[in-house]
Amino acid sequence: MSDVTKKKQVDRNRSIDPAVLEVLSKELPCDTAYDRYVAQQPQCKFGDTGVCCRICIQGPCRITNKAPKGICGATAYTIVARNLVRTALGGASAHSDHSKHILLTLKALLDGHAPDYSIKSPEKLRAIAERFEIATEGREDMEILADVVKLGMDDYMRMSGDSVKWIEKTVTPGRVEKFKSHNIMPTSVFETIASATAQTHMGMDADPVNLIFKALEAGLADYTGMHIGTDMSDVLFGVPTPVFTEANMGVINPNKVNIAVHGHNPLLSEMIVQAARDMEADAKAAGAEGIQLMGICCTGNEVLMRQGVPPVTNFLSQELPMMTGAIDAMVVDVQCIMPGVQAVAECYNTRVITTSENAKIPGAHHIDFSEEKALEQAKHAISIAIDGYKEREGVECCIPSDKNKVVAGFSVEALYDLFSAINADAPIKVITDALKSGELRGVALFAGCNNLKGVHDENHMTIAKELAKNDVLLLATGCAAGTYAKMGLLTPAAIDTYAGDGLKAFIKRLNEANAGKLEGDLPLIFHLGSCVDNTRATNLATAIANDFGVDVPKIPFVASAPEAMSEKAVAIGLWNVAMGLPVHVGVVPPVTGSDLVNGIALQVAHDVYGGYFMWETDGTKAAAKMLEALDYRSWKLKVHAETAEKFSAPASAAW
Ligand code: NFS
Ligand code: SF4
Repeated sequence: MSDVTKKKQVDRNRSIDPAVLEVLSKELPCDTAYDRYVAQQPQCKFGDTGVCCRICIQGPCRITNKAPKGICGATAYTIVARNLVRTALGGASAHSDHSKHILLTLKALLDGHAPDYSIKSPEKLRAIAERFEIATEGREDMEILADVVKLGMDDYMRMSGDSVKWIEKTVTPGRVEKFKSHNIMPTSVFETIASATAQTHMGMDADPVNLIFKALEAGLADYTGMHIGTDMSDVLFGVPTPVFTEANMGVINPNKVNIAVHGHNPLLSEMIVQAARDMEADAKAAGAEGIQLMGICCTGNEVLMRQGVPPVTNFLSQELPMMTGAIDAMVVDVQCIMPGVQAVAECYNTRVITTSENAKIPGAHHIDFSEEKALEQAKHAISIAIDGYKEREGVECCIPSDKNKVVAGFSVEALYDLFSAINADAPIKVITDALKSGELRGVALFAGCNNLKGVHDENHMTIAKELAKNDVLLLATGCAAGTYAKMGLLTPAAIDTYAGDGLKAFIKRLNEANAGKLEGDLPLIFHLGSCVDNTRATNLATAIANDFGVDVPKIPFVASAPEAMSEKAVAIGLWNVAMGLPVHVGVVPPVTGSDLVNGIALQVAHDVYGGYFMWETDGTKAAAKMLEALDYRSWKLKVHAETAEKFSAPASAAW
């Protein structure tokens, strides 16, 4: 074995998922992200610390001690801050584009051009309408929908004079005031994206504070897109309720037509689920036992939450299920789809089918998805998979047997339904009472991706186990939730293994109050859905703050992206800081090239917004920092509550 091969094999062990390790342990005919990470080392330190500017084509300008300014005179703080704004805009654009597509589909539904879609949750539609004071009494669903869609579109397109309603009506009054008084409240999604892109053009804003405020505004534009995405997906496809299934590569069934859906937008993946049910007989006619659907990344989370489709893997290992030899088709829509999937597909006879006009891969099949012909196109995708299955006959598959049980499907509505069994009048008090009594030490949201700068899934697992042991109520979305699904943390059994006594008692009480209602017991970690569903976590944080009578910066609630990777994760981190939460990030982002910008992220943000970032790559240390942040807030909340009671005054709004 050559030295290079040996080195590759050692470095490939960058995962703690046994199924991933099993696939990587084999001699593989093509490379994976794990190999390409090695090939990219060492990575450029200018890019890594954010001091490379390519904003005009006189550049790239790179900041060093010898050359502390770019050709135009921009210093490190301007360059780092400008790059941060542009990264946040990438995220905001991605989420907004996703939700714009959903809004346009609803518009098509209203106009009679989306025959395969319908309003699955009129209750959610009415709840949204009421949030915005849109009349519902005596009106048809379609009339209400027209008003809600119009409002959503206004939040995308307004040019001046007002601000985003989806923010105004979903956060605390304190946050609305803060965003307005500090000039970070978006006028609309597109306005923020345009003005922030202009603000970071060559020769525009050089003030790092002004730029970072703009990055927070971009974060809030991202929040808007995400919230509209979650709300509208619930209307179109139903509000998630608890589902019971399995996860990891052991769900692949060699005797079935195996189809992975990958990407983000449920518009297509929901149709694939429906088409797969309709085409079970076609698969059998081809000699298969049926169709096995499975999900990757957030479109996988969407169909897990609403349809119980098992997640096969998460972001980093997206190429690996194909390497079992048993995946007949991978249907992808938008975002987080590594171009590398096509080369792997070609080695293993998988058909990659792209479906979005703005996310094509050379060599892949392409179906030009339109809402007008959605189900027909989904069926076409499945017939391509069935053809793949026929060709696969007789080919040996090598499938890791690892899989774990999964309980998912926890929308805020589903959680309130569970809480109502304990406190029907004020469901949120089930959490706030547990926080007051000290049974729960806080609430933590795990979000975000995987990143090979660390070991795949390791930080997600380490931090979650540590916080569970310390009685923190755990919520998860995106590929963080993907890790927990694969690794068995979305199970009742994980409670016995990992939860501290307080958390155990809390979940036990919920189980007892809801006995017989669900197919099984509740899990250790509550899966809230895809990344756009991080807004569900914010809805909970807002409800907790409102119940305590304080603003979000005072509640013991933290967020963490233990393995952040994408621009979307940066945008989400920014709006969580603006919301007033301590936000841990397990990968140091490219801001350390400016002490000033780094200092704003870590400290000044706290003084202004109450939220702040913590960079910590070590999982155990990160958990300790998150616990410290929770404890500090609990202690202060208690002091403020006691003082307020003593003087019969409202709780202080300051932090
Ligand atoms: Ni979120 Fe979901 Fe995963 Fe990261 Fe990508 S799939 S939208 S960006 S990698 S969590
Ligand atoms: Fe260099 Fe300024 Fe152009 Fe950036 S904008 S590449 S720092 S000259």
